Amino acid sequence: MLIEAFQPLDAPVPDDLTVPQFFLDPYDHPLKPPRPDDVTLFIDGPTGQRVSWAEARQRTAALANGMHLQWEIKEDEAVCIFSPNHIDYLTVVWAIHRLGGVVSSSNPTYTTDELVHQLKITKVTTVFVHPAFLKTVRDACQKLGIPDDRIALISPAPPSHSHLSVNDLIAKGSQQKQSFVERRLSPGEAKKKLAFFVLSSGTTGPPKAVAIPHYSLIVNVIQIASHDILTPGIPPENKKTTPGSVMTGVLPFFHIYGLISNVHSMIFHAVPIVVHAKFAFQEFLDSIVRHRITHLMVVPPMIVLLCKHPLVKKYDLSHVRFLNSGAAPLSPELLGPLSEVLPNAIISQGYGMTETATAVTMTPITERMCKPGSAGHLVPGVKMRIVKEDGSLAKFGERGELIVYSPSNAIGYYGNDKATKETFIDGWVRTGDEVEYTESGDLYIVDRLKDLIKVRGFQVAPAELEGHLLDHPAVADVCVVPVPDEYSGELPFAFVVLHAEAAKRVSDPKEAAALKKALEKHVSDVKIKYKWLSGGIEFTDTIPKNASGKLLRRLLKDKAKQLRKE
Ligand code: 4UW
Repeated sequence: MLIEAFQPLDAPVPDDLTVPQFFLDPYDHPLKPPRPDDVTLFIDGPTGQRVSWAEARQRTAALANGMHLQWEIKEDEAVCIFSPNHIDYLTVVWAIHRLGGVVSSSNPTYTTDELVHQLKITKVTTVFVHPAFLKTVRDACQKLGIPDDRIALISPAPPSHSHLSVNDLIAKGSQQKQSFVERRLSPGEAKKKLAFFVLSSGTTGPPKAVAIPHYSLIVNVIQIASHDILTPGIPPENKKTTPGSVMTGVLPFFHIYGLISNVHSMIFHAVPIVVHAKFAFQEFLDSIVRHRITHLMVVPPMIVLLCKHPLVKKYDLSHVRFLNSGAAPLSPELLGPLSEVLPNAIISQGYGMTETATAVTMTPITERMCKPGSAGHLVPGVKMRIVKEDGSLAKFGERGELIVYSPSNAIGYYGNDKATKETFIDGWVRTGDEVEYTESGDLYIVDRLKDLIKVRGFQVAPAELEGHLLDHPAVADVCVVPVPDEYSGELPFAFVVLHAEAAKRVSDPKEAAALKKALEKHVSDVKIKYKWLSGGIEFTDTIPKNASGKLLRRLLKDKAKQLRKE
């Protein structure tokens, strides 16, 4: 099947603006509502502190100036943000962009080794960190020779602290006149000029840095806006956002879903975002009520809690008008209970990838509830091919791998031509997702063909865990696969072949249990929590491989599922 754009993208898309020039500077766009300067952009969930449009613009300009005075950030220099969500997160992002730099956004609970990998592959020179995660950053920077004075804090620190904070840099920048000239891009340049590095393992191998230009984010926000507005017959009361809408901001801003669909898309519609550093269920429910949040962007585990947690009965969530789920499959059984918890909400699903930066499909806004299992329709401007195992194109209702062309597609994996060539082919992206497409225009994500595990929507690359497990002296061979889990969606499960001596020892159940513990610790010592082997470990004699030596993961995936049931 070859679909040449389900809907064309008719709205204008500037290709000579950076992200802050498009979102912060005066720029008229037919899909953008008018926005007074005092309109609120961010609300800090716990304290209620507000940041207006005008303040965000002013803080961004002062921070960029302070950063330039302090460090002289150069064109295309990469700056890492190692922080949970924060009301100044976007101030830092946009200041880096004003200086021509690239944002390398990172999960702040990464371990030192994981951060070292990210800083190295994205060639970071400077890091903004939340004080709670300073130790990891200092250790990683020390390993890489990044000087201590290139570390700044995203939130204010006690006066005795040796690192500058965003507030210090803003104070410095606002005391002096602008020390740098913000570059204007030439027509078409926004398609090449890098804005973000976001990590993804793609279809195989360890995490790589997806190179996302400014245009990708801007065009995807316009695609999402067009999708909602272009949907035929949309009644005004069903418009996704209206004045008075308030959006939750619990999805991590360092992940592509949080960064584009949750944050920038809502900023485009002038919808305030209630920022929470982390997802804690009761705080989330309190926040929805306290801030009269009307719009929720979530991942499936949050929906499991909304449907099953006893606390929910104590809350009136009838003012919620919209919920979108993405980043992992949403179980159809949850739709009924969810519509009881949120009786007045449109329930929508979106599908996307870091490499497509980001949304590829979304539920049409006219549907009050997404069709069970359907990730929705292609957003305007997206073309797709569905390719069957034998290389031929699938027909309606037939399964195959989804290959996507979106104007938002990223450029490739930074500094990794080999991996880029395998996934980015003439502007098309191989998704590694198995899908079915119906005549009504619905895309169903039916399975994952690629070597990727998704734990609570976060990526876990089997190759990364396999490489690390092979470093353990008892391990001769290994294969890591996903096993289903009701809350997390999937968990990593390892099949391990032991060296002869260790294999002899594990015939004793006590020894076997001790070695499993040791392997779990081997992973948990250096990997972030969602990568831990929480699905289980099974000792086995061989890892099944085909004639050319390729791991037969499908076989082991089924076996792991069976073992977990027993
Ligand atoms: N159903 C089944 C889904 C789904 C899914 C993603 O970490 P990444 O690279 O990226 C994401 C992005 C999610 C996203 C982006 C934009 C958007 O609007 C939205 O919903 C509104 C969600 O997760 O992982 C990409 C991989 O995650 C799986 C799929 O395997 C994909 O290749 N995935 N969304 N709705 N699976």
